[in-house]
Amino acid sequence: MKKSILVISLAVLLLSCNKIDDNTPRKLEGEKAGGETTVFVKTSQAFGLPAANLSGESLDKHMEGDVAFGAQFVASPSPRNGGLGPIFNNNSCNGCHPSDGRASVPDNLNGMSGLFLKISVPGTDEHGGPTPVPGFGTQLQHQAIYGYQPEARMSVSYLEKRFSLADGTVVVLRKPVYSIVSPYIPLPANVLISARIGMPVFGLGLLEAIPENAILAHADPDDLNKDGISGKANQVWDPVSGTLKLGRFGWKAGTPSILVQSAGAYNEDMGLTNYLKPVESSVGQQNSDPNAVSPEVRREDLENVTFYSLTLGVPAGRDFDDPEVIAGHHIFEQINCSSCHVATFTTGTYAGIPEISNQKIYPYTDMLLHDMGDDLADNRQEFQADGNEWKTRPLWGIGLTALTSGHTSFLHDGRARNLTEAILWHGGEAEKSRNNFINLSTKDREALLRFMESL
Ligand code: HEC
Ligand code: HEC
Ligand SMILES: [Ca+2]
Ligand SMILES: [Ca+2]
Ligand SMILES: [Ca+2]
Repeated sequence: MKKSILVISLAVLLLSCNKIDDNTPRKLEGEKAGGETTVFVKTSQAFGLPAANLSGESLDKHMEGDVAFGAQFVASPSPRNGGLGPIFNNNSCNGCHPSDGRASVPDNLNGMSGLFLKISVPGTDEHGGPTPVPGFGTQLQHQAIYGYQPEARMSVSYLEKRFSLADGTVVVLRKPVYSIVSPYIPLPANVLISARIGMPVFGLGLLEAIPENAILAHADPDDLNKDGISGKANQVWDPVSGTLKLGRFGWKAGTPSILVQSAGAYNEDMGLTNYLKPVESSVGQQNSDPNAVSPEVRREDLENVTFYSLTLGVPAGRDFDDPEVIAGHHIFEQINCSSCHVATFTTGTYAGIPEISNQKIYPYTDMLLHDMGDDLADNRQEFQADGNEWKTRPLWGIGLTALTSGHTSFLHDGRARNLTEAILWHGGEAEKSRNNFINLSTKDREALLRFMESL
């Protein structure tokens, strides 16, 4: 008799537990943010490890790419890693993506750092991209090897913007305004400037492997469903196929692939010619090197460095069973952060790299462009991305930024000094979400931040 009562009450208990489970999961989904590539490491190296499922030849190739990513180039002639410049921004990939993470805003703006200015004049080039500034191109190189002159120097001033959160907390934001000083020849008056900072480079093969139609399914350029969010795909020039392709990488999704991004980085950021970008960025300028041989980077090194970014593992989510993290995730959805920071995709087949193919991933981005308002605008067009638009950033790994990078600067120019500032800069299509964030109770706001720290 007693026994059966116990059994019944146990059964009732189990049933009621199940019921609670239905509404509030005990553990958030998506701990393995990068599918089988996920690495379970919470150290300063968390962004820099090979995908967990990489082995054999793939791992060897990744390791060679790792060496190329860290290689510091010098001026020619040199027995190794020559060809830097004559004008450049930094001398290694790692210099701008330290520990495979994001660069910090430099104290010395004109030293080597992970920040540079993209430039152009109004209009578009023959492929619909930015129009080069005569004598300067589409990127400002503020460094030069011995005997050459940099294109110019940079300067910055700040505007302040004040927010009062509902609980009385006051946050003072700083908006950097960059300008170009000491140009080697006069600059046209109508030059457009967009400051960019190096961002993390892990998980990118997975993002490249998301099928195009899965991304386009989230696009709503004319906001037909009238929710105030109008994700738009960028269509950018792909020098490999010689066609326009879906833009996926860079802060405005201005490049179609990691290969094209890496070839451009060697060429513009470091002054290194390669098979995809065989002409020095300085050619045609008075400061170019007439004796340079092309290519300066071997095809193999470009391919390996590309493979490296494609196959870095994604760090796992942490504390996904913590009630505060679970509550924070709920708020993230409630105030519509999730309408742009889309939690999950499943990758398609990536030719030659089965490790990143067919993975369920949790990047928290829709890979689309959004109008983020006047305060974030650079007012410089990049293919279909207009002056107000930026690509939704993936949020995976963002909670490890302090640990991996020693700072917490976010957004395209690193202006936000922490997650709260990054959210407060959201305007345009994200203004409603931002205002909802401002109006959260202290407890709910802390839970939301705690959720992001867990990613
Ligand atoms: C001078 C600094 C600098 C150097 C050197 C540099 N990068 Fe970058 N990298 C950046 C910046 C800034 C961006 C964003 C560019 C944009 O928005 O168009 C970027 C973007 C990227 C991206 C796209 C990431 C994403 O999520 O969209 C990849 C991949 C990348 N870089 C790889 C490399 C590789 C490989 C090298 C070396 C061959 C390299 N970078 C060298 C600064 C640099
Ligand atoms: C309308 C689309 C949209 C909505 C809604 C949105 N975001 Fe964003 N988010 C973006 C874009 C685009 C960026 C990149 C902006 C930039 O770099 O200037 C971004 C950047 C961020 C960053 C900085 C990431 C980095 O790598 O620097 C964080 C953190 C962030 N969002 C969190 C949130 C949170 C939390 C919410 C909800 C309160 C939210 N976002 C709502 C589009 C959106
Ligand atoms: Ca060179
Ligand atoms: Ca230039
Ligand atoms: Ca919409």
